[in-house]
Formats: sequence, C-alpha cells, structure tokens
Amino acid sequence: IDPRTDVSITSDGNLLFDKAVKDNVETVWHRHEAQQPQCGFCDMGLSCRICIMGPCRVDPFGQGPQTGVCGADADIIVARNLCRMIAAGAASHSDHGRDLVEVLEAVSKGEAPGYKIRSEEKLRRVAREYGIQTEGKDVLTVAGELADAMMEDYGMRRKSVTLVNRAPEKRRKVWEKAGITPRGIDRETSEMMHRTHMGVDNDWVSLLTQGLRNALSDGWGGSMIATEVSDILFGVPAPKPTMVNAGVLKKGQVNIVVHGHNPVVSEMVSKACISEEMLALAKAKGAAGINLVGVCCTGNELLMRRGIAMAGNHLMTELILSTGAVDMMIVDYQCIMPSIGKAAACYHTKMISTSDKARFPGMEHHEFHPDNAEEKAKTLVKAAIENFGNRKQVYIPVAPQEAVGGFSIETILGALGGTPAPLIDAIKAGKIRGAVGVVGCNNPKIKHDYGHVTLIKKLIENDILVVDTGCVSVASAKAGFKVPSAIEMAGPGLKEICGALGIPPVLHLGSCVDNVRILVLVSALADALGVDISDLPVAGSAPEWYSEKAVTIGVYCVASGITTHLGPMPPVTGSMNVVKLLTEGLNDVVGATFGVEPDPEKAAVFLIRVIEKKRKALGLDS
Ligand code: NFS
Ligand code: SF4
Repeated sequence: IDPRTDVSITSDGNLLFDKAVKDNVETVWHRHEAQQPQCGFCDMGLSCRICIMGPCRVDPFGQGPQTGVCGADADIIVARNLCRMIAAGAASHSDHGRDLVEVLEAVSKGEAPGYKIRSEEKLRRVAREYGIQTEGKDVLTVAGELADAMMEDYGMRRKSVTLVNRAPEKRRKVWEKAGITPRGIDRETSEMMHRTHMGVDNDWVSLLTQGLRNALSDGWGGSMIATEVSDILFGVPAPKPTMVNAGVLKKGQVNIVVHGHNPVVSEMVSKACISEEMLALAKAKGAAGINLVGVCCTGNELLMRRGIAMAGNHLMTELILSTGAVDMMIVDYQCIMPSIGKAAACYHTKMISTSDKARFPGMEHHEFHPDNAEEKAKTLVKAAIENFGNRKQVYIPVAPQEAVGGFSIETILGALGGTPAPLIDAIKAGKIRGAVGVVGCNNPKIKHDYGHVTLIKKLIENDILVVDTGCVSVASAKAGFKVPSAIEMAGPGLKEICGALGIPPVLHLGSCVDNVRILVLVSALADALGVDISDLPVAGSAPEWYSEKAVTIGVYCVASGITTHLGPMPPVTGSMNVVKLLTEGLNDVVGATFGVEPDPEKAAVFLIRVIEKKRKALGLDS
C-alpha cells in the first residue's frame, strides 16, 4: 500500500508506519490489503466448514444452493457460526481466569515463590460471596478454599456460577425466565460446541439462546474470576498517573515490552525490572535504567495497578518494534499477531514466548509456571539488558502523553464516599446524562483509533461519562482524554461533576476481562435505584472490534441489559432472522439489543438516543 497513506489518527502510528515501510517490515495493513477482496460468503456468515461433507455455502441472492449438504439453511449456518465465536471468546477469557485460579491455589500451598496475596480484604470479601467461612482462618487457608470453590464454578457441580449473585435480583429473574442463567463456566462453552456439531441443535433461536448463556458464563463467570483473582494477587487498582504512546520507549534505557493478557507473567517481569541487582547490571552495560512498558491488555493490567506506561494498542504492536528501541518483547497469549517474530527479526529485538499454550514463529520459548516465574523473569530481564548493546539506529518519533488510569469500582465508589448516591444524583439532575462503556480492539478495516476517539469525543461533549477498557483505553489516553484538564472537552454538566471530583471525563477501568467492573458498577447503580440494569441510562460500544472475545463481551453486555453498539458488522447479514433477533427481538427477552454503525459520529447519535430514551422511561427529565 501507499507508504504515505494515513493509517492512523495518531502521529506515532503514521510516523512509525512510514518507518516500518522504509525498513521493509510487513504490517497488518499490508496483509489486510493483500486479502482484498475478502470472501463475501464468510463476511455474511453464510459459509460452513463444520463438517467434511462440506465446506458449504448458501447463495445470498437465492439462485444457488439454499442449504448445505446436511440441509442446514442460512439461519442455522449463521447462528452456528456466531455461536462458535461466542464459545471461543468465552473460552479465552475463562481459561485466562483459570490460570489465575491455579496461581491462587499454588500461593495457598506455598508453591508460588514471588506471588502473594496483596489484597487480603478482597480475598475475604470474595470468599464470603462463595459462602466460605473466613473468620479465624488464616489468609492462605482462605485462598486455598476460594481457589477450590472457583474451580467448581468451572465444572458442573453447581446450579449456577456463583458470581451471578452480584447481578440485581430483577436481572437474575430475567435470566431464569429466559433459561439463560449460566451453570458451569466450561459447561456452557462445551455445550455450545456440542450444539453446533452437525446434527445437534438446528433451531437458530435455541442456538442463540445458548449463545447468551455461554456469554454470561464468561461475563459473570470466567472473566469476573480473572479480574477478582488478579486484584487479590496483585492489588486492587487505584488511580495513578502514567504515560502513553510510542514515546514511552526510552533511548538511553533498556526497553522491555510486555504483550498479551495475563498479569501472572507481566507482574513477575515488572518485579524483576525494579530489583537493585538488575538496575546495577543495566548501569554496568551503559544503560541509564530499565524501562518496562506494555502493549495490549497485560499492559493495561500493569498500568492499572502500577502506573506502568503503555506503548500502544493492538495495531501498534508491529510499529512499536519498528522503533528499533525494543530490547525484548515478552508475550503470553491472545491478540499477539503471529507476524511479530518476523517484524522483530529486522531489528535486534529478542522475542520471548512464555505460555505452554501459545507459541509463535521467530520467538524463543521460556515457559512460566507459578513455581518458576520469579526466576524466569530475572533470567529474561538479564538477557534483555545484555541485548541493549546490540541496538542499531533508534527512532522514537513522539513525546509521551500523560494520562491517569486505575479506576477500579472500589476506588470510584470510595471517591464518592462509599455509595453510588452522588453519581446517581448527578444523573438524576441531568448533569451527567448517562454513561457508556467504550471497549474493544483495533481493526485494520477502520482507520486506527479513529472510531474510538471520534465516538468518545462526541459522548463527553454531550455530558455522557465514558468508562473504557482494553485497546480503546490506550487510544483515548493518547488523545488526551485521560488527564483531569480533559474536562475542558466535556459538556458543562460533566465538566462540573468531574471537575469537582478531580477526575477525567473518561475513566480507565482496565483490560478486557475488566469489563466485568462495568457489570459490577451498573449492578450497584441499579440496586441503588431499585431498577434493573436495562432501565439505566447506560450503553456499551465496541467501535473497532475484531476478536471473538469482543463478540462474547458484546453478547454478555446485551444479555445483562446493556444495549451495545458495534462498529464493524459481525458476520450475520446472511440471515435476516438472526439480524432481527439481535437488533430487535432481544429487547423482549433481555431488554437490550445490538446496533451496528461503522461511522462513529452516527454511532454517537445512536447511543445518545438510547440514553435519552432510558432517562425518559425512568421519568428523570419530567
Ligand atoms: Ni480485548 Fe485485549 Fe485489544 Fe481487543 Fe485484544 S488486546 S482482551 S481483544 S485487541 S481490546
Ligand atoms: Fe455443510 Fe452441514 Fe457440514 Fe456445515 S455442517 S459443512 S452446512 S454439511
């Protein structure tokens, strides 16, 4: 593609893209271009390769075949494909949660040197929610019992996953009535895969109903466990200043980038980076220090708890390497493009994979387990220091942007004096019209960060409080929305409230599993008002989503009563029945729907309308 093309709305994105082109580094944009035109059948969800009587496809124009070899029609094929995306997303978050539960168990047995319980208060609080008697028990016993109880949530011993009890009673009744209360975390994913096997569930409504239950098993199960156990092991986040964009890389220091999702790895690396021994070694090698930064969600985990800087989001990962300033990139799993080993090979950068379940071309594999992670992290940091001297030219084209992150629900409620009442008052008074969770990824189908930044700008101008997570949170921080002075970009009401609290109008809630913090917050708001989540003037949005995980998040948000906007169209347009169910029919079942709109300006109008309608129904502006 034309090297002068604007691929990003950020200057580091564009300048580093030019640098990558100059260095002959192939990027996600080049590969996206090479794939054009992409398959129209797949785009509409009308192709099926579930069994090998196929692959099959249904002709959307009604002339060619209208069923696959087995007889599945467009509705069945589209629904099955979407349901398998939900299952894959739920599996990814929930398996990440499982890895944390295993660390919690290992800590309780004294088999995870370097890890510890950082929030005993949260450990005991969550344990009580699991019905564990905590009084008089020492912390490690409680940790062991909680790990055990969480493991049961993954299986089939319980009627429902435990943390659904956090949802307002009205919401739980909705789920019961629809038959979508999630039972076991693994159970729902497994059943989803079973139902979508050839010759099992061939009713698109019934399939999608299980899709809702499967997504709920992630939102109120696996993802929620991932966030809660991360807080227990690494600390409950509190607001901290940080820096974002490619400018956080430092010329004179050893730069280590962590990429992926699981704080089990990145926390140990961050610990090793601040040890005296490593600092001394770095200095002996001529570096002024060790600079640890993040990309993607494991970076968000570190930013939330330690204020560690973020070099970029999903589409920046190859570009960050093209600075030539990265001495080592350490990855675990999810959203790590298999291309980055090749990109790094153009520079001196050492690439390290760490998970037994995720290997990549062009990377050295150093497996982290709870018992060896502390040692492994030190070995890797040493190797990164050794690599510092091998740098050639370094190009860091921008200065970093300041931001504040670390808004856990505990701190938000704490800042409000322990109850959501002041927030509710501001909403009732109309100073804050409502809130939108803007979440999700980047996708080369949309100009990098354009969807996020444009949408958020419109929302805050209209007095809508924004909370964000995942790759959005980096885009909005880079755009300057996350400093207290950003209230100048907000409408008068939002400006007044955020100004009084000393917070920015866009609050960083964390990684993608941390979307569950939004569920906890809206539950608290609904309970305080005595209404259901679907009655609240809130909405969700994923303006640039790409991943299966994002599908699952969207579905659990809607199933939880939060109407959700998607930028890119999911592969469902081959079935008008499925489209109608997602955009209209679900309203009767769960009180929320999906809306699709690639243009963020129009999406803002859609979201504002949703919020104003809810306000009216609650009688807030009468
Ligand atoms: Ni979420 Fe985080 Fe980013 Fe998308 Fe990937 S890093 S888990 S999936 S791309 S927001
Ligand atoms: Fe074709 Fe049916 Fe097999 Fe799918 S499940 S590939 S539609 S025969």
